[in-house]
Amino acid sequence: MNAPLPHAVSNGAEIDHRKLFQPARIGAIEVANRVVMAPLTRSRADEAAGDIPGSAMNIEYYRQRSNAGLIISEGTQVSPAGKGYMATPGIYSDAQVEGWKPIVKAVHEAGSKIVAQIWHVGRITHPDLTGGAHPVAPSAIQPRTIAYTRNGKVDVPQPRALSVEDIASVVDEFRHGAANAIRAGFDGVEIHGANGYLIDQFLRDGANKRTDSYGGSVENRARFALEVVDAVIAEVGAGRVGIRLSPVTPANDLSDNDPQAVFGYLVEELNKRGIAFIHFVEGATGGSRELPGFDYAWARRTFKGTYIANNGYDGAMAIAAVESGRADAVSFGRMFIANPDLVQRLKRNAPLNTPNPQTFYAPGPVGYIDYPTLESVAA
Ligand code: 8OZ
Repeated sequence: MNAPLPHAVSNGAEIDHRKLFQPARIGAIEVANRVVMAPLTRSRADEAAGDIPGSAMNIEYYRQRSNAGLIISEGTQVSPAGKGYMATPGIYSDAQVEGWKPIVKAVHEAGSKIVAQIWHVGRITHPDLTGGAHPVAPSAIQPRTIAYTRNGKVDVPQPRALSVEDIASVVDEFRHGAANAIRAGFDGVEIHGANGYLIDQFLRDGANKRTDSYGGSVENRARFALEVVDAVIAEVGAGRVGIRLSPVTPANDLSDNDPQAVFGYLVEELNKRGIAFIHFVEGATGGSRELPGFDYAWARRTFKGTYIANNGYDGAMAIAAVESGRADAVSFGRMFIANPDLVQRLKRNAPLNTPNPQTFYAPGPVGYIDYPTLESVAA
């Protein structure tokens, strides 16, 4: 890649002509660059108080990473039953909305934008995490996976299949979560349709064996996802709505016989609705990018909104993907955990800190707000 090198301008700021570092519009959201911070579960909300974010260290964590053009918040459950991990923040109560406000404000003051990832885990949970609610899913099929609770590692139970009335209630929870996100000051929402959680459970036939209007055909399996999308659009406007999809990931014991068919239909329907972005996990989440089953280049051509690419990108790959037009923006997860100043490091091709998985979900500031920046090391 013969990208032009950055050069200094009179005010001392660096202009970097590579497209990854150029401003863009993502739907209605103006971003300073095309580096996106991926949603990252960090399990540091105040669980005892009601899954409330907004502690000083939560604010500092997001503020530090505001060099990203767009931050996608960690997954925020839209209801107590939608929670699948310890100390994840919610977005259904007024106290949670108040908790999010200073985080969003800090990000905005630092010149970035932030959307809330709204999330329902469906069957990937345990009553010890949901306040006793039994896990729900399209069908009563137990996934082969475990949940981490205060009582340690436990098998997730066989879920209860949602009734049609229950489905309408969950759609409404997403709507309410989106409205709350805007109330908290977020620039929009990302609907979590990926990684084997509730929306993905409806989409893929490994978890959806329904025989009513929410199961069977591609159109029926996409119905729940599109009802959520439509409810959220009605609340916040299509220009502030994105969705995360992972058509082929085996994460959380999910599979599908023909991902291209169901996700192809979904992409076309999303395109009709004019949503701001689709955020694709290309391949196996956190793993191989080489899994077959879905044509991302087709999706990129078909979808007229912003294509955000994710999964195992390094700086060179991201620069090349955006330069070539294969993606509009690229998101980074683990690299943003360990490198609060990731954009500056990518621009300079500077060495990166190594993320420590031992502290990804550990309570407290260690491994959360104490990764060094280039500036702190130079000082
Ligand atoms: C890692 C740990 C806990 C949750 C996802 C929300 O896979 C997650 C998640 C990832 O999308």
